[in-house]
Amino acid sequence: MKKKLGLFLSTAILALGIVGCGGGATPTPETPAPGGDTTTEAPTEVKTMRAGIGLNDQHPQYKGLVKFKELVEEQTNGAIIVETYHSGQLGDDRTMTEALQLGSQEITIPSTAVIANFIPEFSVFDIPFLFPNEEVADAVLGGEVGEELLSRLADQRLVGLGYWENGFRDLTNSRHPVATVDDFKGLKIRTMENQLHLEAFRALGANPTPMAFTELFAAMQQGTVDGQENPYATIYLQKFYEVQQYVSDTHHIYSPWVFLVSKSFFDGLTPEHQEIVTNAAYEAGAYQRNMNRETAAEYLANLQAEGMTFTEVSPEARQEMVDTVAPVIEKFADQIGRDVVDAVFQAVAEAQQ
Ligand code: TK8
Repeated sequence: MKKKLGLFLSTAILALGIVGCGGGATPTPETPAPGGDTTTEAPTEVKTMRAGIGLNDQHPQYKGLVKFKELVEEQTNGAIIVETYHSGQLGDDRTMTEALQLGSQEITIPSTAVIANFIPEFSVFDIPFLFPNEEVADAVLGGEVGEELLSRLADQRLVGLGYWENGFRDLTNSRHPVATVDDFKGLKIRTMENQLHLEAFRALGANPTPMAFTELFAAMQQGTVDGQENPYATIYLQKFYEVQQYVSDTHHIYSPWVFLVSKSFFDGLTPEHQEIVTNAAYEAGAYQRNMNRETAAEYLANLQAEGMTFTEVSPEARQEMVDTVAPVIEKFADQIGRDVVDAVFQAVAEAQQ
């Protein structure tokens, strides 16, 4: 626990080194013996981990995955090969998580919002306006509560190796600027497949539709939905500015991802390889989180440069949003589990002291 926490909080240390690193271009599955110690025997058995994500190869999530690949292949001297697949090539967050349960895929990094369909307690991290900033999110996700929830994944034949950062979600749409609760009225908004998100947007007056990320761009292009919500990095790198006109800094949910491994695959590894895979997931997670934070501001500027109209939400208007969704949070607290909700609220409060 202490070691993982150390790794989780090593964001600051890593920050110093990040400027020089960059992920590679679209990788193809490689066969080792990879760099590092060439004198070492080639492994007698090579295991392959198929790692799929929904975002494209320009996104910090993919750069983090490439970092994970490099660490694992290096430290296992090629005994474990990581094949990386981006842009939903292997499916969406839900179908890839199911593939891990079946053992037909080894790694994916889905949103907690989708994992909540497998373990409802994970919806606690999708409570709107829960985290006031990244630092508090780090403390809670990297703390007792965050790790305890990860341990519950075993019941679903999954292993959770830490949280990666999607980030604060902001609303975009193609109809009009959104500055207040009133502006949500009637907007057809795509949400992730999560009941709490759906009901929160319904409470704001929007007309929400749950949809897999892999279907989102086409749905916006065809006008099936008017808008969606994601962090600036995703809005820019997935080129949503081609099909969306307006962006508002609603910052309504801090969205974590979970680094998931198929339990049947993980249990089949030697303790030494389990340790290497675990440490690599936490180290690459810190690397990804830093990259996310170092580049966030740049993405909003890029969106405006691409012609999107930016609307700043005033503190009063955001408070109106908080008050509007509060009854929904109250309703879901029982579904999520009062003990979990209370523990997380307490951890959030402590992290701000
Ligand atoms: C990508 C998703 C995405 C999420 C969403 O697979 O679905 O909007 O924010 O990042 O996990």
